Order: sequence, then C-alpha cells, then structure tokens
Amino acid sequence: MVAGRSARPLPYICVNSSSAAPSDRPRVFSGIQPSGSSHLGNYLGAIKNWHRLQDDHDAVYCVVDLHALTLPKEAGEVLAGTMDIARMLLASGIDPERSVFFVQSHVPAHAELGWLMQTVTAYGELSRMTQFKDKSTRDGASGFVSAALFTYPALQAADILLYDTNVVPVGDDQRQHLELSRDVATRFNSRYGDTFVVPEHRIPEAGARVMDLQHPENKMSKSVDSPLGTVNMLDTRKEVEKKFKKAVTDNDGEVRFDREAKPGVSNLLEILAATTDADPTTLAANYEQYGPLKADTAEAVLSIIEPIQEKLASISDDDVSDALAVGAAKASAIAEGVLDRAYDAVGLMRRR
Ligand code: AQP
Repeated sequence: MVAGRSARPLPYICVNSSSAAPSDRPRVFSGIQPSGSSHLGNYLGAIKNWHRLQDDHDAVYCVVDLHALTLPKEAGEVLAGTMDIARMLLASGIDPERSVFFVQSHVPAHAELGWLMQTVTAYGELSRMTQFKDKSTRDGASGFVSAALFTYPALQAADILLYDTNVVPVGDDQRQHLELSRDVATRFNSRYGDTFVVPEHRIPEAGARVMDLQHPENKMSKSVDSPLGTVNMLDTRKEVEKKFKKAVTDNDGEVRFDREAKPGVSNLLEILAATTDADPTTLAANYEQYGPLKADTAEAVLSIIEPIQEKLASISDDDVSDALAVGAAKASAIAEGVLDRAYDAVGLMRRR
C-alpha cells in the first residue's frame, strides 16, 4: 500500500464538465515538451494513450514549456514550439471540451510547487537520473549544462502532483522520473502529513520505446539530430517511405521479435504492432523478408499521420490560443487549491 492519499476527496469537480458536476473518474495527467517537431515515438508512447484516456478519465494535458528551457534555446523558439505542439495535439484528437489542455507557464502554481518539491528531492536522487546523464553529455547541451536540467524532475513531480493525479501515461523513458515523483510525494506526505495523491504510471505494451530507425540502440528523440532515424509527425509520404526503406536491420534475414539480438527488426515490428494494435511476435510470423515488413510498417504509420496532417491544416492560431486560454483557467482552478494545501501542510505564513 502506497503512503499518502490513495484517492482524492470526493466529490470533486469534474474538470471536463461545463456544469462542474461531481466526478469520481480517475484523473490522468501528462505533458509534452515543445522542444522540436513531435515524432512517432511521442505519438505511440504517449499521445495515442492521451487520446484514448479522455473517454473514461478526468484528463489534464499540458505543454511543458518550462521544461523545454532546460536545454539552451534561442529567444522565441519555445513560443513557436508551443504553438506547433499544441496544434499537433489538437489534430491528434485532444479535445479541449473533454480535457483540460493548457501551457505549463500559464499556471504559475507549477513553478511554485516545483520549488517546494526541490526541497524534498535529494541531490543523490537527481544525480541518478539517466536523462540528466544523457542530455548533459550530448552535443545538444553545447557545453552549457543548466542547473534546471539537473533539477527539472522535481518540477515534473510538481506538474503531476498539482492535479491529484492517479494515472500518468508516458513512454518508457519517463519511468525513472515517475518513480522519483512517487518517492518525493511519499516523502512530503510523511514529513508534512497526507497532502498528495501518489500517482501510478501507465506505459503502453507496444510503442513504449520507439527506437531511432538508423540507430535502433537509441530511442527516437526530438532533440537528437537524426534526419533518417526520426519519423516526424509532419513528414511527407515520400519521406516516411524512404526512412522505413532505409531503416537499419541486420544480416541474418530472419523476421523475429527479439529486442536484444535484433533491435532494428524488433523496432519495426513494435511500430507495426503499436500502430495496428497487434502483438509484435504474432506479426513476425507473417513475414519472411525485411522488405515487405518495412513497406507495411511505413503504410501503417502513414495511415495514422496523414489524417492528423490533414486536420492540422484546419486549425488556426486563434483556435489554439483560445483552447489554451480556457484550459489555463480550468487548470489554475485545480492547481491553486492543491498548492494551498501544500503550503498549509508545510506551515508557511499565508498573506491576508
Ligand atoms: N522514442 C519514444 N518512444 C516512446 N515514447 C516516447 N516519448 C518520447 N520519446 C519516445 C514520450 O513522449 C512523451 C513526451 O515526451 P517529451 O517531449 O516530454 O520528453 P522527451 O522524452 O524528452 O522527448 P524527446 O522526444 O526525447 O525529446 P528530448 O530529446 O528533448 O528529450 C513522454 O511521455 C515520453 O515518454
């Protein structure tokens, strides 16, 4: 049994309802960085699940623009990325009527609770984060490693805890950060009294770790420059076909799902499985050669991204800004209450 609130005090206000009716549906929260073009890994690892979970959860989804600043950015770059990724999420089926959909920096409670969470996060815990180790040594860090890159898992914990979140749908790369969020929530609760819901992660069976098509030992990533290895959600049909055709496999010619021994082929099977809701081992039995597997995987991916691209074209900047403004108001209403609860638990003097 996890320490802390196992459920929110009920009845609480359903964030999706214009009538503010009480709801006892589990709450789901997740975020995405506006740090570059969203790719197939983001879609299969996270966004696809976000879309589905709107049906039976109280959903809160966020563009985490403050996280994007952990790696050096040009002025204005995050703003442009925020519009792009928000538009992509709307086109992918995130429905601002059914979900709270907003930008992290529009709700100041994130930064405030982020500070409180740093006070219950150990230096040693942050030092063990593999994302920090990877990103601080990567070319993209351009020699400058910000303190924020080191501490942002505490801000991520705040993002989640501010919404009394029960479930966090993420890709496998976020497993370690999620564990940290659970640990710091539990520590806060035991130090200051029962304050936060301790969240669970939800990682998809297929598509949890989509690998780079050229370097199948690395995850597909926004901030890594791998033009042939990354399938972007905005890629044309020609680009997608070319990237899958050139995907790195191996020389033994056998189509078999084995991540260790056959990372390239297994990645293709996993992408096909995630896009068609099938099982990668079962799918492998349908193929004797790599060529048809590559062609079918490209086609399955196109059947997902082409309709999203079509929808994108119909969403204006105003549509995006309007949706985000409504979402920020709804998000603030929840987050400010939880932040007050945290300040009260710690025992800070409150302004009259
Ligand atoms: N390759 C992936 N396979 C499956 N899921 C993935 N996610 C990211 N890459 C993959 C999931 O997408 C969600 C949003 O990711 P993010 O942008 O917040 O963070 P990230 O993991 O840092 O994304 P990138 O693409 O790798 O960007 P950079 O290079 O900037 O770090 C998360 O749920 C994540 O698990």
